[in-house]
Amino acid sequence: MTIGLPALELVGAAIGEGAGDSGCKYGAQALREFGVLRALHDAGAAIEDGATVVSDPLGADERLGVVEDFSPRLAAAVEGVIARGRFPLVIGGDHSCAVGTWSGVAQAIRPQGALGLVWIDAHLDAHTPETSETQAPHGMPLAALMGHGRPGLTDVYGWRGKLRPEHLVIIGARSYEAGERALLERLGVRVMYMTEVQERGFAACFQEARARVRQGTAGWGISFDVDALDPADAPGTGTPVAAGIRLDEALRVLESCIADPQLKAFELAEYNPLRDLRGRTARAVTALLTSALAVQTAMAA
Ligand SMILES: [Mn+2]
Repeated sequence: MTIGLPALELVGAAIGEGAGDSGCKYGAQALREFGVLRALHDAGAAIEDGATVVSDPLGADERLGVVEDFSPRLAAAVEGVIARGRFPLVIGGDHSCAVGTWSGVAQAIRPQGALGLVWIDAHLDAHTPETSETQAPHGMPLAALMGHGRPGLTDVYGWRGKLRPEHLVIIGARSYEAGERALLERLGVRVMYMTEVQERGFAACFQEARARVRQGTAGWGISFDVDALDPADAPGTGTPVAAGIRLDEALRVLESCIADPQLKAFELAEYNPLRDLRGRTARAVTALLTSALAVQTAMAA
């Protein structure tokens, strides 16, 4: 292990009911079986396997209710990892898991200050039940984290506004609906659409995003939706969208993020093993996590 870096703890977020295709529910387990823990360990990270929080489809009569039941349980697991002095690596799961993940992180760092978040995604995930045509909860987590939507999602731990609009940057969006874009514009959220990423490069965008979310916050996190990547590199996701961020660029840009002590958690969502092609996406995701969360020094070699 590399001295001075936090010990990682993997938290599985086994939920798929938030998406149209529920295969993401098996994402964390599939990546464990693929060997993500071993890969991180071999790259120099101190990592232990932790809890898996499982959604209960029988616990509610509709999908939002499933997420409302799941979110506080995942939040408690994530908060517990931080309370033990460790760094949560949350692996979903459809992206509705973000409500639990970032509610837990926000609660844990609340005595120190606010949460910053870089959200890397092909979509905006900022619907409320009023604007969503599909009512799919994985299209709603950002709105909920900023205090908009059903109280069961916005009010985890009994308070709302886990994330302030000025502390969020979205990168890579290229498929969205007018209602969610309007909410983000009204709130003043900085969105780097894929056209901007193509013009400036992912590196420049990510550096600007990181600087913004570190400003005036006690800590920041990364939520990485597999569908942000180009489907040529990562086909195994529920809602692939063409012309995304290329894997080799993402590996370079996210390299050694963990070396920033202000980084408090990392979330990977929307890996769908049932849609993977011969393990291509599992390999891509494992490489991404290894790049971001291990620091390969000359001494470690
Ligand atoms: Mn997403």
